[in-house]
Amino acid sequence: MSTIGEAAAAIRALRPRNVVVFTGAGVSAESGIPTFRGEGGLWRNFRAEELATPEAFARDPAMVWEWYEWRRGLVRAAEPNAAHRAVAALTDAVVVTQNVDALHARAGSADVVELHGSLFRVRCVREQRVRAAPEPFAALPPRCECGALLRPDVVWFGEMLPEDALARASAVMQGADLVLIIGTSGIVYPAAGLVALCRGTTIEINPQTSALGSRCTYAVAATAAAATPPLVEAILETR
Ligand code: BV8
Repeated sequence: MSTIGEAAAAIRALRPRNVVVFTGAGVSAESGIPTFRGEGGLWRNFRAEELATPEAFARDPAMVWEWYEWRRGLVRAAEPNAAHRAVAALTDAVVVTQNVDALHARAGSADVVELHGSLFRVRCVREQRVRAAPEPFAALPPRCECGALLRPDVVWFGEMLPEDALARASAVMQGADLVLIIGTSGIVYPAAGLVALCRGTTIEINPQTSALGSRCTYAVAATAAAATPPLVEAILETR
């Protein structure tokens, strides 16, 4: 385990030029958004893996949509936290996120690769047309004008990630001289496997141990909102 000071000193010595920020649900925890596998991650005693699947949606689209509309409401009422805002201050960094809450964009990050889609887009299951859906739906499950169901534009377990997002994420990871890994358990693939592509320095921020920490150059046992601002400050000082 490393301290924030040790990781910041390493950043100053490295003078990174190509920074990637890789995030998971933990970066939004201090915005009040439950993580997938932590406290409060359950909904009506269901686990996310049981609801975020094509099978659950086929079986009970109304219930799956109740879960998504609950999450959309939580995120709408939430604010980006100090970690999201610090990441946004890295105006030339690429953010590769597993999250679907769009909080990085709301904080001002301009280059965000959404590996798993977004809660605020929907897709017609028949036409595959994607559209923005920022507001609550009047009725669930929502339907397209063509009559078919609309589904959340997210990647469910067992579904492929968007090819363009995966390709871009792989390319930037390979070219990074510093990857900040913030708030992920590192157990969801293929996203978690992207970190191994980085040949530079990797710094994890997570109050708990994760499946990635032991492979990182530095593992900082701290929360995202506590550790991200000082590490971003160290990066900006080298500019
Ligand atoms: C696929 C969108 C295959 C939906 C999500 C090996 C290779 C390939 C696939 C697999 C494989 N092994 C297993 C699989 C299958 C599966 C998988 O990985 N399962 C896991 C559970 C083992 N993967 C898939 O199904 C993927 N698709 O592989 O397709 C395929 C091949 C051919 C043909 C067809 C298909 C698709 C996976 C995407 C699933 N969708 N989200 C939605 O959100 O509704 S994943 C979901 O988990 C979220 O996106 C979330 O972000 C993501 C990852 O979890 P984390 O972000 O890490 O969140 P978690 O709660 O686990 O951890 C939070 C961390 O934060 C903790 O460590 C905690 O300590 C920390 N923390 C807490 N508080 C703070 C904090 N950190 C900092 N500060 C704090 N304050």
